[in-house]
Amino acid sequence: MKILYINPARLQSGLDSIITGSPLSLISIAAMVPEHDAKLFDFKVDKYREKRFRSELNRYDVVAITSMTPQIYSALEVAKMAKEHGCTTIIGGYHPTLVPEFVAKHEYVDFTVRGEGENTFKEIIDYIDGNKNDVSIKEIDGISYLNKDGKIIHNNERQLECNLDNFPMPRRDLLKGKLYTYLGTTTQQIETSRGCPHNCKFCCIIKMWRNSNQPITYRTKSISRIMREIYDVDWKNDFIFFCEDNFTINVKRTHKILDTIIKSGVPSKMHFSCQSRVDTLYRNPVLIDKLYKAGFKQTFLGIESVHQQSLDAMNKRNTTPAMVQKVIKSLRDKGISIFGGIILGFPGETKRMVRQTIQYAIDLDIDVAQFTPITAFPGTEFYDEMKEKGMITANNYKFYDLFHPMMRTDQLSSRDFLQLVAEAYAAFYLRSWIIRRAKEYLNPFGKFNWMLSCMIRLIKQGVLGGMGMLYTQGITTKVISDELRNPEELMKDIYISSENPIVKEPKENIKPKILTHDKTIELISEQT
Ligand code: B12
Ligand code: SF4
Repeated sequence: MKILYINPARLQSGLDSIITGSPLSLISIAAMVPEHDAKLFDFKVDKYREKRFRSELNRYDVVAITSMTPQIYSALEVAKMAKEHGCTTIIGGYHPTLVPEFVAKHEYVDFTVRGEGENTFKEIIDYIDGNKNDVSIKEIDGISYLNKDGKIIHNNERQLECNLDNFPMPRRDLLKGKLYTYLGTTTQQIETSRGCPHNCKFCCIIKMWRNSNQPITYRTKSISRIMREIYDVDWKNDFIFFCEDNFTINVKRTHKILDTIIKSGVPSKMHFSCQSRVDTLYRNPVLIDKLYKAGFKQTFLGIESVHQQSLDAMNKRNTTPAMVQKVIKSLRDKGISIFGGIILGFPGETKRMVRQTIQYAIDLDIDVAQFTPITAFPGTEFYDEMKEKGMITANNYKFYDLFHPMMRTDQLSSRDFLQLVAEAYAAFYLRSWIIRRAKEYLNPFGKFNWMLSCMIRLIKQGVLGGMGMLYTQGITTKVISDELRNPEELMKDIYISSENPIVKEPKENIKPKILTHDKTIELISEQT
């Protein structure tokens, strides 16, 4: 059979307008059925012309589409088109997992895949391709579909694969000729683990990777498998991005991976980046040295808020803003750039509190900041809680892009959110940011001189692309409020003093707690 794998349209807002990541989902499921012809069409990087695309669809038997929440309309549009050309359609990924009814109700979607895709996809393809194993559709776990009477059927949940090494290597050959860039650097992604034992209020990871009979579903690949994947990437790229949400969950394992990378000599030829957590790096400062030695030049950190009450309510109790300040300084001192995720307007935060977080992000002097109006993804408990309180304001999933507000709070209306997001981007990027960054990045003897080799793309995509996106959204310095223009007054209750802009510790002096599940994590990951 001929299978066309599709990553649907990119967004015009948020990260997606300046970052393009390769669809690891599609190349992972494609690896499960190597006997079938495969082609990957990525709306983010391939040129789309409807007429040509339609004639292409005529040549395929099956169309497999991935979709996050804000992409879902584009995914459905592609599925509809594919059905018009006689293809069998399969949609998987975050949105189909979180809200399967929304996808499965369309008669042009044949199979909606929930959760981990590899084994389910193989079984669907075998079923379509002559059904040699003679199974009934009811026996394929992890799918939802319409039956003959137009009723949505949800089959049993798909159990997660215990050993991720059992999955074949992702089909990187399908990415040939496609350019993926992360803030100006060419990047390929590798996943070394799945799942997360934490439970941040706003996150949907635990809904994605889970067996409902098991609370923790964190699984890892072995070090030898990770090294095979590193050698499998096209080394013409500037970076390998360890793309799971939290690369450093298990500290012992992270040390082992980093030691192996250092010994391999790879860091002299390739840079690395990852996503991590402040509390882990704070408690394990040696990891920062080792990340540096292993060639890590970028880290994504969830900074979230300067307000401990919000961090506590988000289930990030063991992180304090003072810890964030310390970790960021240590990383940047080594020349590791920081991409910070900041959440604006968690329930309980007033406009002034949000502005204090914006100013804190500016003072942290991080390289890149993504300001997200608090977002509750459908299918999460947080969404249900907000829905019950009547806080959800956007039904259209295209607004769930971490840029547009999709809810309000008791303190902030949608209009307030729009204003605060605009202010955050304007205050962060449109004042001294360019000068500060240029001074660091253009210094051939400075610690960020590794950026020089990708400077042209960085300027074109990161700076001009990013600025262009802000201007098209009407974001200029005019939107910055008087409150944010007077940082000394704004931050007087936050910092120890204006000469000493260290965040005051809360009165009860929160001590970072070792979470009970940290011990479990060490145990689970002994397999490495
Ligand atoms: C790397 C990454 C990116 C990269 C690249 C993504 C891409 N390829 O398009 C970049 C940085 C570009 C990115 C952008 C965005 N991202 Co992102 N991203 C991730 C991250 C960290 C890893 C994704 C990944 O590659 N995982 C590994 C693969 C193997 O897993 P997978 O994608 O889930 O696929 C498996 C299953 O889902 C399933 N499956 C998936 N698709 C299909 C299709 C079929 C046919 C089948 C059968 C199965 C199947 O099978 C796969 C194998 O088991 C995830 C978090 C995470 N840990 O997953 C967030 C995450 C997916 N991103 C998220 C978001 C919100 C965004 C943005 C909207 C952010 C923004 N404001 O710009 C954009 C939107 C992108 C878009 N196209 O619309 C959310 C999605 C939430 C949601 N409900 O949709 C996540 C979960 C982060 C989070 N914690 O909130 N992202
Ligand atoms: S640590 Fe990251 S992946 Fe884990 S629950 Fe929190 S936000 Fe989600």
